[in-house]
Amino acid sequence: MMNSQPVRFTRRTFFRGAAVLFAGAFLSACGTTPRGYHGPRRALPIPPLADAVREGSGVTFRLDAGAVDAAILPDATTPVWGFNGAHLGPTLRVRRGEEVTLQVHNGLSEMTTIHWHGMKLPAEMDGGPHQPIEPGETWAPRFTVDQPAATLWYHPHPHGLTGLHAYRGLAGLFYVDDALSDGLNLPGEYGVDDIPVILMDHKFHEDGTLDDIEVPDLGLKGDVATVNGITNAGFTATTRRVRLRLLDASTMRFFNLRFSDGRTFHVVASDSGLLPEPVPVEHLYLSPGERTEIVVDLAPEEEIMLEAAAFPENLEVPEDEYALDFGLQDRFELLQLTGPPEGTAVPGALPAQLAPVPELDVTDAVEREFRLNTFEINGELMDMTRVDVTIDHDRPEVWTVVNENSDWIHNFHIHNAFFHVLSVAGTQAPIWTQGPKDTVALPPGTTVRLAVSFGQYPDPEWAYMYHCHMLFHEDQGMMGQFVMVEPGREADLGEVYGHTGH
Ligand SMILES: [Cu+2]
Repeated sequence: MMNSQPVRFTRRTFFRGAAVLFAGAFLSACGTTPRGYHGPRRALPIPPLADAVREGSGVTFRLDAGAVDAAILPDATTPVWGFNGAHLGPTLRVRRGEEVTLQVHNGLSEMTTIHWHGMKLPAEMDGGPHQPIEPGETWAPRFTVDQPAATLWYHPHPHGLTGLHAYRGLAGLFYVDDALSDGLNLPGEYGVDDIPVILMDHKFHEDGTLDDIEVPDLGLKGDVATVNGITNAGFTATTRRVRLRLLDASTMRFFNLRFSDGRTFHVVASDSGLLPEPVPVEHLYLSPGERTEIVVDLAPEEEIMLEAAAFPENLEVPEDEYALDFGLQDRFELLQLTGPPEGTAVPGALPAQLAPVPELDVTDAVEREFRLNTFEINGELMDMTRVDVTIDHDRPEVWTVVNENSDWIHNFHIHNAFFHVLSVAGTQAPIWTQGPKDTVALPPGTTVRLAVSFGQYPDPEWAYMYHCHMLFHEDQGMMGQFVMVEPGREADLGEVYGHTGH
């Protein structure tokens, strides 16, 4: 993205972010109330665990997408979308080896799709742009879970509309458990000491309705942050140690997460599963689509704030009058944590070892390059009829992804895969690269080399996606398609494309 391109809404607003953190001082000075941060703190909503019907090794869930009213703000009702009568979706929880059936009913008035982000599965079941669910229809994908324990999620993926549909609230968590994760001494009681934390941002009209007008180049980047669908959330712990499963479900926003007292916490898992060992950090960057599991210890009755801080060096995005405001200087109070009562048992040491690193042999691996530039990948916009990459073998590949823009951030997500970040060049920013991942952040000028392991479900007729997970970028065309085939076969989307009507 060069500065000669027309960009609007570029002026960075110091007061907006600062007002959140220093509300008292700025409210009188500015006369503006940061929306949703006044009034009493509300208890963090915990998404319900989805009802599961289990029979043998099979498990079935039902998701009903529909329009609902939500109390995102303390003083208004916001019409949004969600599942099973609630804003956002229930948490799906499955075990490795289970045969999952999802009955996804579209009770909305328009077509959407639901994608299982991070799951290795046949492309036909992936819920990408090629699996539309028309209003009134039910789509029932089936697949067997064959990957390690991880915090995955689900969200819409209709081509050109993903940002809008996700923004309206069609998103939920999708946990995978396995024998190894069962046996680890980590907090693991859902909603008690193992807490889902879905981070989003929104824009509101004065009456509390969502502002869903996409702004040039920034889409639906919001100015109000929410956790599990509300502003100003608090969680009172009953234990001294809590595990937070953090998901950046925003359409465009990067978060620099830290605690208000700068304390050290431990990262125990990345997008696609557990780390080899807990990693102590004092802050953590998340970009849209990324997940991280962290463990934090609380003193009795103390109060600390999980907050989004400004990015040092603006994440290497220039801060001049031409630059887009990606919100990298915004600050938000996200989630207040209150320690348990005095006398609550002190937790022991964290496990020294978590999960072994999956070995990926990339000797003589096929190498591919993906150059991200504005809304294009390798000079092209997404075309649902075009196969960009055909993979005709069952080995890992090395993908090099380059952010060619000097003043735009991007990230990169690959369906049906996990990857190890082999190297990072072109940035000093401490983007999170450890552990198995499916989405990686790319500050301006950054090059990452990824060792990518794909799920093995060769099928010439159905495509998987790779894309920037900043959803406005994706919706503008920053996406490509890959097809996995048996050796010697060729991809052939033709008929499928006709069948779907898209
Ligand atoms: Cu992008």
